[in-house]
Amino acid sequence: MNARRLLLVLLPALLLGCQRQPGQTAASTSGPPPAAPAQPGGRVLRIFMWSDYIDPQVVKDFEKQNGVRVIIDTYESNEAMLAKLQGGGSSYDLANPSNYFIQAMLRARLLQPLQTGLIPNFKNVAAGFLNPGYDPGNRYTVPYQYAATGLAYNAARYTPPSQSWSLIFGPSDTVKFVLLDDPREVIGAALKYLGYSVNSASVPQLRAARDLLRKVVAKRGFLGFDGGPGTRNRLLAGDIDLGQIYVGDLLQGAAENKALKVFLPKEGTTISTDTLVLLAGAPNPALARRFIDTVLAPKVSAAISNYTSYGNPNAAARPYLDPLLRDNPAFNPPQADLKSGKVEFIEELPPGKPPRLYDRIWSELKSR
Ligand code: SPD
Repeated sequence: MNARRLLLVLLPALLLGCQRQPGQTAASTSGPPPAAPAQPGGRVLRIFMWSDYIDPQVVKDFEKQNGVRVIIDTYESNEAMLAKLQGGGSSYDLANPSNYFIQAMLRARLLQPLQTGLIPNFKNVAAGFLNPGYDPGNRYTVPYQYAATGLAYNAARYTPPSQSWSLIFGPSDTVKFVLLDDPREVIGAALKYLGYSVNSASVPQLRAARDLLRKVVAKRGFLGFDGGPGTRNRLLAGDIDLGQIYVGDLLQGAAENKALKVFLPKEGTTISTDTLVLLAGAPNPALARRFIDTVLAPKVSAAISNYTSYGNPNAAARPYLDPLLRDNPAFNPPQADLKSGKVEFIEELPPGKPPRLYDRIWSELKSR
């Protein structure tokens, strides 16, 4: 099943709400998690994760309930995550790559099988997220959270005249903006604005995206590349009018400041699923599996998404999700837009010339 079909299968249930499955245990962030068959073998769990991507209370509860310490180091891009893991010597147990990085991590021998039979709460994963194309049989991954990418603004300072990528990709140079420090997101957005697939492997289409982006980064209003939390903070501080952002990172800030707004541009946009994976050199695989099991417990899973404002692929968590989030189209893109490919999953590129062209475009943009 490819990535778009995954969410298509899931969304009707997401939109309509979902029943708890028979016999399912509802763990809580304050009560003990259901026991996993494998016993933890160590006292410290090390996790390498996207920044601002977990409820700190969930981590504290896990430490207390298991008598262990959890160390979380964070990153702002898949590329940074892969480079650090490939550099070796980091001794993490778990990492948190996006769907389109899984095969590259496997080729680099960075992953070991999860053995989902040892993770009882794996049964809670929504059917639409099982057996994904990037990891047949969920041998190496469980889905963690997902989000589309949008354009954000601070309504107290700026009113966008349209909901279009043209606000930054068009000829006008009157707004101050940042782009995500993420090659597939930036090149994907340019491709979408031009009417192409975010996964385009067509050399002429990629050259058109490159030519457009050359003009965009030459604008006076372009204030650089940034991660999601950095972009949110710059919007809050009023340093920029617009920012390309993972929707969850913006909605997380909107919970505190109602002026923060985000929309999915009318030309379409990207979406991706972030996963949890067990690293090949994990010092504590049993403890790592227990952590994944805890994260997949219904109330814990919902607590994480209610805190982070990211999409939740756990069917059993749905009754506990904040309805305000669940009903927000930026958080939960309309099914028709997923079906039509307007909101399109980023997928791994076929090997060869296209990935090299993406790399070359990105190096050129970053060196300006
Ligand atoms: N702060 C959490 C960021 C999660 C971003 N998801 C990755 C999307 C990559 N296209």
